[in-house]
Amino acid sequence: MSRILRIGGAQMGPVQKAESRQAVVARMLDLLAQASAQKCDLVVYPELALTTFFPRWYMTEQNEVDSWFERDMPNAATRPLFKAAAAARIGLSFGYAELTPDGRRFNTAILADRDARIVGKYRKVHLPGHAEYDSARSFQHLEKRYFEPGDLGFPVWRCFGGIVGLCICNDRRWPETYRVMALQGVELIVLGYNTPAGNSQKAEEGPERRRFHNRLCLQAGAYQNSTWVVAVAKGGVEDGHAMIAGSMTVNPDGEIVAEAKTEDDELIVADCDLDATLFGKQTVFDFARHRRIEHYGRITAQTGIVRPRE
Ligand code: ING
Repeated sequence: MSRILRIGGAQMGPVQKAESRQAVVARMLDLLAQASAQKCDLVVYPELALTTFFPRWYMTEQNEVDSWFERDMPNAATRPLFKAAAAARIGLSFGYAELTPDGRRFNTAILADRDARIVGKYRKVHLPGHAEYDSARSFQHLEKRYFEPGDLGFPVWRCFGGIVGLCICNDRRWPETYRVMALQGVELIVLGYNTPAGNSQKAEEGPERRRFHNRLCLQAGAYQNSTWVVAVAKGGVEDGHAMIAGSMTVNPDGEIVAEAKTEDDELIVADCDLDATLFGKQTVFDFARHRRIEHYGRITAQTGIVRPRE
């Protein structure tokens, strides 16, 4: 029986600071309706899909910070989305800022099945940026201020007839992210991202270079781990801050099979045959046959660089 999943990448355009959760969910519902009309099995939304990318703002009042977080999921604002997804028999994945009952804060993503039951949760491990205001930067990127590093590792789940994993944004730049999931047999990785169109520390690095790095990371991660990767942007200009779009689906051979054309709400659709991951896993990336873990110790023994003595 073929294991083809039709996956909708629900790219979202900018979410302005002033935009309500309800207005954003209405946009998400419209994308879900498009996905249903195209008979998608799963719809993937961006990182922090419900709000603007608030880590760009330096905040000192905790209640202002916490206004960007969700205490429950689903909740009043998102329940219509879960309800519509269950009615359409479509799985969901989206990112949001999670405030736990015991007061911990994570950059989180969930995976829900066709009954809109949450079957997977991931908390972003690789938090980019900084924790204090940095006047040397042309803009702030304060994820280390507002979130804790994820404490769930890189889990995968058996669902939709395959093995599915999650990651979030900056995680896609780190090969460890893909490899830890691939060592669990992952066949499909879905993720969202909010990527500033420029580098706050390197003025000459503009959107084209950022889009190049985005493609490079996703194509390499997919190929080197023989997995599908669906990466979905929140793009466009949020309160004057530009973010790249470029949502895409990459096949286990590292080829881009679907890519967004706009910087707005846009659904990209691709049929992802999970069996297409098997050839790579059984040949060039047959981990059991080819990996030599006796030489990989530094990867978990060291955090930073240890250079040879002068
Ligand atoms: N955004 C960016 C990302 O990893 C970044 C931050 C951009 C880090 C470019 C390094 C280089 O796409 C988030 N939200 O992680």
